[in-house]
Amino acid sequence: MPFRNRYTGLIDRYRDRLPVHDDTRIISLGEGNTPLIRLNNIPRAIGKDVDIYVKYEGLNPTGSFKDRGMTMAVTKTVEEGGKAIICASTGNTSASAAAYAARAGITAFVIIPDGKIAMGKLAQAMISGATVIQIRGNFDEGMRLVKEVADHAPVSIVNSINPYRLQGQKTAAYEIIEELGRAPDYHCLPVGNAGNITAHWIGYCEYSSASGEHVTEACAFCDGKCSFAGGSIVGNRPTMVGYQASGSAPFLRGHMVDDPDTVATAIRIGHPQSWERAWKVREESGGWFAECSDEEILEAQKLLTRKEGIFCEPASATSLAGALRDIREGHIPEGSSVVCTLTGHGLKDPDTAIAQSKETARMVTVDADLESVQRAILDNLAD
Ligand code: AN7
Repeated sequence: MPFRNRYTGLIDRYRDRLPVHDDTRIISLGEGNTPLIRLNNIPRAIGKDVDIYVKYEGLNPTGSFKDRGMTMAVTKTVEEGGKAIICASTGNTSASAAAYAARAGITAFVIIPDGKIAMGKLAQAMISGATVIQIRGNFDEGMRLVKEVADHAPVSIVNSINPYRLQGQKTAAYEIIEELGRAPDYHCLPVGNAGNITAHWIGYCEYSSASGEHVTEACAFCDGKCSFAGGSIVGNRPTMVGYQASGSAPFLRGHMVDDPDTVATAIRIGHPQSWERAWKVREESGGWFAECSDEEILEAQKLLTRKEGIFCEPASATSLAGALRDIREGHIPEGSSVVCTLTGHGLKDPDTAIAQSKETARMVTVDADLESVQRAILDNLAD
């Protein structure tokens, strides 16, 4: 049986905790099972005794955590006989929707803000055969249009207001617990629509309860789509910390933001769809929201790549930027274990990576001869 241990995606792995049936046709690209990497050099550099892990969700099939939710949303659409899906997106949801629709053999429509999505994400949506509708407007306007048009056309919404999305995404928390043997003390995430922070909390709560009841009010919004049956027990749940980009920080302002802006285009969102749920998560977990400037975000992205060799997109670096500041300032105490979710891969946004490395990249152009290349090496050897 040479293929017995083949990994076949998160629905197969967590079947008993997800709303699928034995005969459900599963639409999967092998998502989930992403690495949880312990940082070595950064904690040493900041001189703090903390265990920081990054959950590298950029290694999902389309390069972001969205695949966890999309495998569920598309699987259920197909099961219910749907032939077309639609989403509004800052980029990653559209890339994921396009790929899973192709895999399922159904049609995808994606609404994106014209000129405001990163190059890699646009490439993914275009090559997959999805219909890409660019609007002269931002994500929030796109989201409003998606909700309106779904009442007038035979399309299923696969944004995170689709309850199956959060069911798929909760599995990231399961994986972390199974790897660490317990929940971390703190879990830090970038927050846009706040779907992912909610999904993680649902996952952690389920894992800490044997009751089979909904154990978080955040889950009460799942419309009964949660089929969790109770089970494994761990004694702890993390404090959930959500970080937003300063220019797109409705949870910090305490109200919706109409003109969001940030270099981290993935989280350029002013009207979060999981507003109520995320406040519940904060309350139930004893957590908080904080904001990071674009400079802090880019600095963290660069630090992570230079010190640890892990390349994530700017939005994802928001979790690390915020966590490092909260560790330095003592909000996250020494001795803690901290997980930061790196939601998307760095290759999603090559333009920002190149632009922010221009001044500091060690890049020289030399003549194609031995002497020139040798000099480039000797000049650049570390001391
Ligand atoms: C890399 O693709 O909303 O707080 O339309 O792509 O669950 O919204 C993307 C969101 C964080 C925020 N990091 O997650 C979309 C979209 C990355 C992201 C978020 C997104 P939520």
